[in-house]
Amino acid sequence: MLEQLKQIIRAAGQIILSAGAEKDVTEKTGSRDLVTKYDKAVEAFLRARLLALLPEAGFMGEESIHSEDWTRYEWLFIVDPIDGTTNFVQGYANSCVSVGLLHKGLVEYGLVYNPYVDELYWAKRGAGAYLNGERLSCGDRPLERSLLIFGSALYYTELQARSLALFSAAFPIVQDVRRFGSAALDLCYVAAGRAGVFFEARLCPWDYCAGSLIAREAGAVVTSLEGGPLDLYHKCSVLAGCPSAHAGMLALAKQTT
Ligand code: 2AM
Ligand code: CA
Repeated sequence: MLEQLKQIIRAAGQIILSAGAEKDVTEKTGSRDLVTKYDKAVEAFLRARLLALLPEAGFMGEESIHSEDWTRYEWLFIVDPIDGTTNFVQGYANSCVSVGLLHKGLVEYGLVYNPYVDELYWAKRGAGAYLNGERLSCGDRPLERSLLIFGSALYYTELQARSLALFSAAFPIVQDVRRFGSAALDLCYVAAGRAGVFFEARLCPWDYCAGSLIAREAGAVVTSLEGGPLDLYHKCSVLAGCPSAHAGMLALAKQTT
């Protein structure tokens, strides 16, 4: 299963790399919420290939999302064909394909592929997290020695004050801040120890399903901003970090609510 999933996600990444200048961009809810013909093409490719592999599974994909009782599936693919669509549209080469596979409500497999640098992050529950062939460990360090990756969640105007309050509280403490635009890759950067902590005030399950397993299997703590478990079926806030940095941010999150 794992080898086939890796092969499929790598092939999906090639579709992203094949993109020409004409991406056929349309606005979903506004200028901050975009979709291109490549998002749709990658999702169609993944749907066909993944369901051929596991026909009984459900398929929750960003570009074909509809309301359904997703909890009824024993196996469920949760897929973002292009995470970092705004980056993709702007030619800012930091996007990925994200594939998570749930079994009875738990993430069993998580794969995130950045085709621009040929980095495939993957994890199987209980078996560790890897970047290509190398085992990942997020390590541990306090906020003072951590890069903070900030996810701005700017699609939700009602959350802007909340995001900025937490950002402002952390800003004088952390080593520095980064904003990359792909939550799935942000979680993988925490897994790889490139950043100590990441938060975003609201994301969709396809943004964090695969990355949350990869981060956890690398030793990171992954919760909502309230410190509870992530909701894999609905939108949720995400706080992921090496243990000390996660604890530090969680304390700041409590102080700033
Ligand atoms: P996307 O590129 O697949 O849309 C950046 O802040 C992160 O937020 C990206 O992972 C981006 O995923 C995600 N994102 C974009 N629009 C969103 C929305 N309406 N709701 C939740 N997350 C969103
Ligand atoms: Ca997307």
